[in-house]
Amino acid sequence: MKIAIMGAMREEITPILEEVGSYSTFEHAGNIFYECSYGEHDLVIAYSKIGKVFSAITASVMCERFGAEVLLFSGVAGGISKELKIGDLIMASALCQHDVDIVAFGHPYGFIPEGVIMTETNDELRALAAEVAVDMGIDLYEGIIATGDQFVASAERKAWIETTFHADALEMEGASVACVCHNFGIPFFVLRAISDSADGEAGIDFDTFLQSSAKVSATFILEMVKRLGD
Ligand code: 4EH
Repeated sequence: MKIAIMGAMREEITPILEEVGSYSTFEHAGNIFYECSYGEHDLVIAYSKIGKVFSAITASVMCERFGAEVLLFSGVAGGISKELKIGDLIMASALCQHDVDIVAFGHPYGFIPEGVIMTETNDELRALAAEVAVDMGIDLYEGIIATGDQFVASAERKAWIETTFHADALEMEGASVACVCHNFGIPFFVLRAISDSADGEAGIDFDTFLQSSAKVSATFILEMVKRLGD
């Protein structure tokens, strides 16, 4: 099976590249795509750079040019739910764009005509993740992830996103990747380990925990890959 694995920042895919060991590289559309085989699967791995636009480019190329049959996103996120502490894992049930605002035309926040507010992730991939979590003895949260082109570091913005979208975590790429995969008809999954709580301390916490949380997410994603059927 051809499996795409993406992150946004280089740090989010470094633990994955370290684990797979050897790979070839292919430069295209402003990205480096790392290709290798892993067990019985063929992997294409890349980091997109930060935000919705760059992540949409990378996901589109993985679907269209690399023929990805499934796409897994691995990375870090700001926690919204009080249950989520730094280092905890959340898989997205659905993703939305918290910065979409055409409310002036009577649309709800996050809605674009002919689109949807919430894009759901693949049921089978979520079920697989739940199994992996049980076997690894890891608490895996499931919830809504809100995406926007903002590093959220304020209690007010975080509270607004929580009440408007019932979001449990936030980041800057998941919903755009979800939109791409949904439109290409590719099953996708988004996993994030918490690096900060999107509050006044977010910048400091993020710098402190980016590497360790990225590793938590990457390790889990690779365990999923090992168990994906052909
Ligand atoms: O890819 C961006 C990174 C932050 S911006 C989104 N990622 C990390 C997830 C994330 C996040 N997103 C929004 C973790 N915490 C978040 C938060 N708000 N509080 C960045 C980081 N470092 C250098 C440059 N840009």
